[in-house]
This record gives sequence, C-alpha cells and structure tokens, in this order.
Amino acid sequence: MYDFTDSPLVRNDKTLVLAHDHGLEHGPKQFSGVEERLDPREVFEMATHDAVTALAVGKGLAETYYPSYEDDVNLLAKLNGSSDLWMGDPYSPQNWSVEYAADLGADAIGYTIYPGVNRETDMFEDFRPVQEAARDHDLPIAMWSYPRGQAVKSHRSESVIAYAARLGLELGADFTKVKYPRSKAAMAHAVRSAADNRVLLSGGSKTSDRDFLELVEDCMDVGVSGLAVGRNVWQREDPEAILDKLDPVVFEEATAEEVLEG
Ligand code: FBP
Repeated sequence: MYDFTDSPLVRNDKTLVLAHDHGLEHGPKQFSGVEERLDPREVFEMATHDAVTALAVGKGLAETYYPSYEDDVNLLAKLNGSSDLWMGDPYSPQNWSVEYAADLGADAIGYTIYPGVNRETDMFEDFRPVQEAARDHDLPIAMWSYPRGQAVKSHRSESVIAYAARLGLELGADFTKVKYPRSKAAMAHAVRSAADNRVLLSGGSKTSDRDFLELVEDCMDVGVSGLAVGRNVWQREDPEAILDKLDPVVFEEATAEEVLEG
C-alpha cells in the first residue's frame, strides 16, 4: 500500500478529489445551466482551491490544460472511461497508460472497475498492469468501484457497497471510491470492510448545500477518508462557496451545522 506521508493528496490524512470526467462519462448534458464549465479551464481554476487535493480528469483534458496548472493543481489521471451512448454490458476501456500519465506529471492514477458485470474478469485483468505500473512509478491509485450488471440487484445496498470497498483492498488500490450505501451505518460497514484502504465517498447528483454537507459529515464521522466529488461542486452556481464549507468538514472535523451557520 502507498505511503501517504508527505503526499500532496492528503491533508490531515484526508483527501478531496474534484472529479471532472463527466464530459466523457455523461456528455455535455451535464453542463446544462452551467454551460461556461464546458471550458475545462473553469474547473481547473476550481481545483486551485485549498480544499481540493487532486483533480481527476481524463487524457485529453490532462494533455491540453494541465500544463498551465501543474504548479497549482495535483493531477489524478483517470485512465479509463466510457460514454453514456454505449448500451452494451458495462465496460470501461483504458485510453492512456500510467507511463504516459507519469510523463505528464500525474500525482495519482484513477481507474474504474464495475464488479459484477459480464466482463468483470476482463476488467480485473486490465487493472493488474495498471496497478503494478502505478507501484513502479510510486503513484497512488484510486479505484472507482461501481458494482453493476445483471447479477447486482441493488447497486447501493449495504452488502454490495461493503463488497465494492473491500475489492479496492483486494485488488491493490490505495483509495476506493464508492457510492453512498443509503445509511451512515452501511457506510461504516464499508469502511470497516476496506481495512487500511482509504474509502472515498462518490459525490452523486447535485443536492442542496445542507443535504450534501450533512452527508459528507456523516461519512467523515464513520471514518471515510474524504470524497471524490464532481457535480455537487462544479454544477453549483458558486463552487467556491461550497468548497469553502467542505474544507472544514472534510479536514477539520467541523459539522455541517457549524459551517452553514457561518
Ligand atoms: P459525481 O460526484 O458527479 O457523482 O462524480 C463521481 C463520478 O464517479 C465521476 O467521476 C463519474 O463521471 C461519474 O460519477 C460516474 O457516475 P455513473 O457511473 O453513475 O455514471
């Protein structure tokens, strides 16, 4: 497992990844109402906020925009992805290598696995050389662990999310990003299941400030190591304001109520 002492990805042993791979995963419809954010510079600027310990983007955004931000942003290179247009069995092909990402100056690697899909065995096999190359380059690796497929009846149930968290540890990730399993107790189970692996909360679709901050507080309370959040930050009219509030909740054990009272 990666040694995070001195890593820029953690502050007070916690992490906040701003995720911005949605242009690939979901397409431009996600930018409705915030069309200016179709320009990735807008989101790279958000990632210069002190609360953000890494920005997760795919190859094209990293190649084109990261060189202008390398002094102010830590790059989490998201190596695989698939579009919303694909209607077959879920699978996420790799479109750049750890070596290429390391050459661009990446500080960490990100990779999606869909446990439970028909091609699970392919995805596990694909992950092996990525994980080993990340070790060779001394880069931590974050696994987006999103169970789906015909066999997974409820992809947010307690047992499924605990299993998703455990798979990060089993496959050699350092962080495992999971969706919220609908209750604080279920999230606590996921954290316990992951042992020393760092569980990150996946942000989900945009909610109110209060709902989102209370969710984050609950997760931090049960030992989550931080979050990897996209829409709940960059779809907001004022992303800086929510990052200002997230900062003490994620890194300083503040409550949602405290930061909302201002
Ligand atoms: P959000 O915080 O916006 O939910 O982003 C997290 C994320 O994992 C993104 O990195 C990714 O693009 C998206 O969710 C994938 O969601 P799904 O697999 O449900 O389409």
